[in-house]
Amino acid sequence: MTIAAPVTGTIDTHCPYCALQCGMRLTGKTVEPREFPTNRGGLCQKGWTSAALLDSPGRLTEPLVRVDGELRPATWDRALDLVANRVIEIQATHGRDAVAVFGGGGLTNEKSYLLGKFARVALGTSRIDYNGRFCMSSAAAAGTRAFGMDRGLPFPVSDLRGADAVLLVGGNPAETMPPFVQHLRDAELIVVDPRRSATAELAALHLQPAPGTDLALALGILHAVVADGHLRHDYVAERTTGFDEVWRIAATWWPERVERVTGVAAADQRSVAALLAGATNAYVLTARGTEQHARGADMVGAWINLALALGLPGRPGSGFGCLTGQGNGQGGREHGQKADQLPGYRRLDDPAARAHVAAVWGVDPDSLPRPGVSAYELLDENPRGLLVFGSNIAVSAPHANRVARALSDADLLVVADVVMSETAAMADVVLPVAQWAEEDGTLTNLEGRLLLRRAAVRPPAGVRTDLEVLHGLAARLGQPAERFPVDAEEVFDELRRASAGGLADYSGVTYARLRDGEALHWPVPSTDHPGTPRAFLDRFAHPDGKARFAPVDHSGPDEPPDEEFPLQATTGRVLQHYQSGAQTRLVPELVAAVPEAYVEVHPDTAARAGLGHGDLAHVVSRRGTVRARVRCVPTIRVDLVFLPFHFPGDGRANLLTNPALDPTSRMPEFKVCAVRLEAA
Ligand SMILES: Nc1nc2c(c(=O)[nH]1)N[C@H]1C(S)=C(S)[C@@H](COP(=O)(O)OP(=O)(O)OC[C@H]3O[C@@H](n4cnc5c(=O)[nH]c(N)nc54)[C@H](O)[C@@H]3O)O[C@H]1N2
Ligand SMILES: Nc1nc2c(c(=O)[nH]1)N[C@H]1C(S)=C(S)[C@@H](COP(=O)(O)OP(=O)(O)OC[C@H]3O[C@@H](n4cnc5c(=O)[nH]c(N)nc54)[C@H](O)[C@@H]3O)O[C@H]1N2
Ligand code: SF4
Ligand SMILES: [Mo]
Repeated sequence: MTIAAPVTGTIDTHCPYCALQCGMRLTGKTVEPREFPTNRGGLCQKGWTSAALLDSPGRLTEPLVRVDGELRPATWDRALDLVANRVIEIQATHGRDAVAVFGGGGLTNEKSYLLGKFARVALGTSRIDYNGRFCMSSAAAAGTRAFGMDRGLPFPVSDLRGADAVLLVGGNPAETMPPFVQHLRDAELIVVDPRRSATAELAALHLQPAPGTDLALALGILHAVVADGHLRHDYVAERTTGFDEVWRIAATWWPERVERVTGVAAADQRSVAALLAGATNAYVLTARGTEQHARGADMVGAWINLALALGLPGRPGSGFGCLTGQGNGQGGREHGQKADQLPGYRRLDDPAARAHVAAVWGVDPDSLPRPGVSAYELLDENPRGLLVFGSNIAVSAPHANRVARALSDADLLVVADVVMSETAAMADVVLPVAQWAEEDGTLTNLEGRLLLRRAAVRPPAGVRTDLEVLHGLAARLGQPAERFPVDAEEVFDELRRASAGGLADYSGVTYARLRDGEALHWPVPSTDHPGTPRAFLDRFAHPDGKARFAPVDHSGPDEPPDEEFPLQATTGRVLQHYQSGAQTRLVPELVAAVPEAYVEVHPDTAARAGLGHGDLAHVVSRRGTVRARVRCVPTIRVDLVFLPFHFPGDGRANLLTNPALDPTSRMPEFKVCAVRLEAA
């Protein structure tokens, strides 16, 4: 094992995990929090312990190639030659699209940009998508439909401090972004969550709907807004279109009817309407709880409708936003690792966009593939070859048994990772890469603000950066070397040109401006432009400048409970673990706090299954069985169980989940499926 050696004494950087991108200071391996507007000197336990992974014994430090069924050390040349030769063979026999690429929202802007270019130009495949499909896709689809542009928070996080009321739907930031909670301290907080989460504990009002019924709840509150005389007529007339069609639907959802569907008291719906309408400054925020559904884009659309009726979006001091999750969840969804996208949030099916980007890349626009398919569909197609950068799909993709079969059926599975994730353990070739503190790169945080993370320590010998890996593979696939630069700033300068004139225009952002600490929120269309911390103040991004109400109606979960599977399961996060857990399950302090898979159950529901607190249970759905330790929680609904998705093997919550996909966003229904509970 090689210990990472410091390059400089102390460096100001940002946390490797979530989209809050808390400011921290790294001295060798010591992390300290630092004053930055999103965290104001705070860090969560994951941030405090993040440097542990720099020299963890679990770190990958040499390429591995599968020989006789076993992963064995190999030189970089051997590993990259092997990948390139197998890719060429597969594509010659089965066509270009037989090789697929799967990216991640934790990758820097430079990496996600170059990965998209690599797929379209070096592989010529349409098959590229990424884990952001499982994360922000419903929010993005709804934001684009309503506002013409998808910037998760179109305002700085610190603006929330001036709010009198905040409605937070399906988010648990007390565990998923702990330092964020301080920005909500002065507001009346209303939380919508079927569980009494740590965040719901902080709320003035907690609404606890049945999972998957948020759309009906949003319609009920909208109904109360209108019926009780709170509709902002002027705003609706001047700044929006489509209200009448929405009201035709909402008119039929009076609060008492909504109470029967959701379980939320009609009086509480009216209180929320009055609270939000009475506030001088108010925000509506959503997160994965309301978005990860087979009708997730419509669910978010329904909450946007409510915000528009109250006149919040684009009003100074008020607004609507979705909380982005991954470190570069925002930038990672803008520059082309998505199946239908080119850099700058351009559309791959737009001839002008193809021409612009092809010119930057020096290729013929007609050579660019057409749009491909979404993340789960890409896996469900059984790709012959699959290259994974920055995701642990064996644990985090829905219907895990199906995905594991696709991974083991592939002729070539290549995983570039920092650690031996469960997906890497299944691979034919594993490529060990550098991580956050070992390389330069930019990220775009949950506020659309660009950040520069600089190399603070040297990577272990034997490790390469993702940019070097793409460069090495592209050269072996016959690409000119200069088309895939290895220097992050050089890649970024190319990204700036590729994004110029697009919705997510980064052309005015430079490493020099970021090094100087300028706060640059996109769009930044020129180097003398100050950036756009607050979007939509004058107009929304549709050609007519108006926001669009979305005529959406309630339909309920794809898989309702029945006699065989009488309970509903929902899934999510716990403070100490990050995502598939590939990284945090290697940090002793975090494992000690939460060592194994568990399921939250109401004590009465547990008792009915013959289970008590601490017992091992089987949670069974149509697709699989999870083994998990029972945690009796008296505040959860009796018809619901909750499992975090951070654990491997038979503790994978995704053995249960339903891959029903949203018609627009292609988001799977992670947040509700039918299950039963049994003693293990
Ligand atoms: N500790 C930790 N922090 C993280 C991450 C992590 O893995 N661990 N991941 C990061 C990433 S990528 C993301 S996307 C964010 C996610 O951040 P959040 O969205 O805050 O996290 P989740 O736990 O997925 O879901 C939030 C809540 O949704 C509730 N919920 C379930 N079903 C429904 C429903 O039908 N309606 C409503 N209204 N709520 C429902 C759950 O009970 C849960 O409390 O967190 C980021 N931060
Ligand atoms: N049941 C259920 N499933 C879910 C969710 C849920 O709420 N419920 N949430 C979904 C959401 S919101 C998300 S975002 C996904 C996340 O799920 P995953 O995509 O699996 O996310 P991670 O566990 O962060 O995986 C990232 C992997 O990339 C590696 N890595 C880190 N940095 C780098 C890098 O710079 N380069 C490379 N090559 N690798 C790197 C890490 O070590 C890790 O193995 O899970 C989704 N799955
Ligand atoms: S809240 Fe997110 S960015 Fe901040 S320390 Fe925790 S994981 Fe890191
Ligand atoms: Mo996410």
